[in-house]
Amino acid sequence: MLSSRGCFAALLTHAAWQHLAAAATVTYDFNITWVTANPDGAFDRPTIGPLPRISADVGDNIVVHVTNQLGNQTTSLHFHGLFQNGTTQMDGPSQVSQCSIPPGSSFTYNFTINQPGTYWYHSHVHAQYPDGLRGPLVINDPDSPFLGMYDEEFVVTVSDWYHDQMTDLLPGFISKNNPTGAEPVPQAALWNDTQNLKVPVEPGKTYLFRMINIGAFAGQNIWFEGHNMTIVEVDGVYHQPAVAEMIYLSAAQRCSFLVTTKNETTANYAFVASMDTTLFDTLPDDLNYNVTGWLVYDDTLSLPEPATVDELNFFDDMTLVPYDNQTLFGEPDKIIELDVIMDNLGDGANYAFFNNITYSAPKVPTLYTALTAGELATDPTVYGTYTHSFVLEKGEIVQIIVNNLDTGRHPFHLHGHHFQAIYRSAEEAGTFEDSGITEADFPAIPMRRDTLVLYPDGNIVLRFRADNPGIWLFHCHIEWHVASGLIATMVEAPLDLQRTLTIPQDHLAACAAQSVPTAGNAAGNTADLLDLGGENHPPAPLPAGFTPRGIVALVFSCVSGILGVAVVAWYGLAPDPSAAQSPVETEATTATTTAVGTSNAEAEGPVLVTGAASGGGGASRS
Ligand SMILES: [Cu+2]
Repeated sequence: MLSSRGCFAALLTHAAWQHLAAAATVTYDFNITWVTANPDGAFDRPTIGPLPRISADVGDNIVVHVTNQLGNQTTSLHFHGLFQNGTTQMDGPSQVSQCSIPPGSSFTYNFTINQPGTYWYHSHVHAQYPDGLRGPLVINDPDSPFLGMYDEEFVVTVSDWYHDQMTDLLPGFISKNNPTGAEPVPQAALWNDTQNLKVPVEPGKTYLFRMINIGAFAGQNIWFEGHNMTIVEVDGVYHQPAVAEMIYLSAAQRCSFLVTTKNETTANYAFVASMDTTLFDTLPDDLNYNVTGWLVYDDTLSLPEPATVDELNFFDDMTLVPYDNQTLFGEPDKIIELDVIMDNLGDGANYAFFNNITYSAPKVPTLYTALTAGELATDPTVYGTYTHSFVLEKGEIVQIIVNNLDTGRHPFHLHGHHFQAIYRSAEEAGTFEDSGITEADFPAIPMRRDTLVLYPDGNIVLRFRADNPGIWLFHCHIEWHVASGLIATMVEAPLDLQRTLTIPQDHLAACAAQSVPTAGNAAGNTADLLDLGGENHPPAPLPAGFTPRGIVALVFSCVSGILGVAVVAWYGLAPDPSAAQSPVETEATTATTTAVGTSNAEAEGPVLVTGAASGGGGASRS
């Protein structure tokens, strides 16, 4: 449907799908391999893919046969936003609900979808998806309340793009040479894995755009020149139509909106995605953080350059009202409070923490621990210290409070559920506890989605019903922060899982091929499930006080300082009157040349003003 510049070199992956009548089985063969691609027209690089869009109807059974032909990396597939009700073993995160798929082997995902809307799939192992293992997943709904309101639909992805592979970027990101945890800044933004995307439209029609941010890092400000967007769905949940001039889509979020075209064909119109540069610690001079596409009414007419935008006033998704009018869940049975902290560990690198825990994958996938721990499966201890596991009882109302003690925006995603987004503070509001907000302040009909943006130094409150037994991660969807540990684990109704689940043989074979144990606690201990000796753990904390190396460094600094002062005094007291310049100035100058990256506020060129309470901000854009 959409014209694309055909940037991906060769289609080595093919999808075979057969679509039968109601409740069909839709089958895909994913031969996951490396190709060479140049989606921004600037740089050829090895890329995973391209892979097909997954498309099915509500009620269909989806089967994805994966063959890992990467050669050098394991892989996995997560189907973002799908509940996987009854099939948590198909959710995809490595060491959570499966072992990763080794090179040269095959693995089948098989699940039924009973939810409509716009989703995507991506790898969920060693920060792999930004290298290309990502694509749209659309579930058509013959009962959609908006079906009669549009003529045609377009599926459009937006993303950031890096010229380097994740395996090259990660070691520098989590490193003592990057103690502030500055995330690599992408080189470009893409529409549908290309740039200058043309979307052919006809006058006087209405189109449904299913827009998906499949990026690794950057949130995107999105607008259409001369046209409004009428939002009808976010993250697979229908909402009452709401008109927006600009939306913000974080990594992993989706938004479906209606665009009604003009009644004339006298011009074409640009639509723009502009990366949220407030996330970037540096703003390289050569970075074009915008990507443009066009609504093409007449392909003989020019494609106009987008106009400069003075302000980024994007729509506040918290004001949306679900179409089904589902009311606020009652007061929670369980409250989980998580403080987002960025800090350094003993290796000098920067890590991300919920409270005092940065995630380390367990030796045994968490699901397999749940299935083999007997009655102890309800004791969070067995899942290990660094999976940050919370055991949820079936049917209870769970409230997650996230306090951002960090100065960045973070999009938080819960697997296996839509949550009610019942509160989001302004930036700089502090913790939820300090906000004075009570039950009476929550909306009667809160908006629902599966990924919600938390603002800098602010807080969010989410609520969901634990009606889906399984192992579900809760994590920031910035892939850098997944790598640095901003993950907690929800273990939902594990005794139900023991009664109902069978792990397929190919899943167990993936573990066996890599000698990953499939029974026991997080440390692989099957005899004493409460003994976590030998479990995987992050680097030790920075030692309190001074280390021996620090003391030695301090002594040498003091000695050299005293010597320096003595030399200066000796020099100053010397009888030669022609010595006009003190060497002190020279030394002082050379001693202060260590600069940590340029901040946004200091960057040359278009300078972003950090958003105010509404999340908007000022910017000069073109
Ligand atoms: Cu984050």
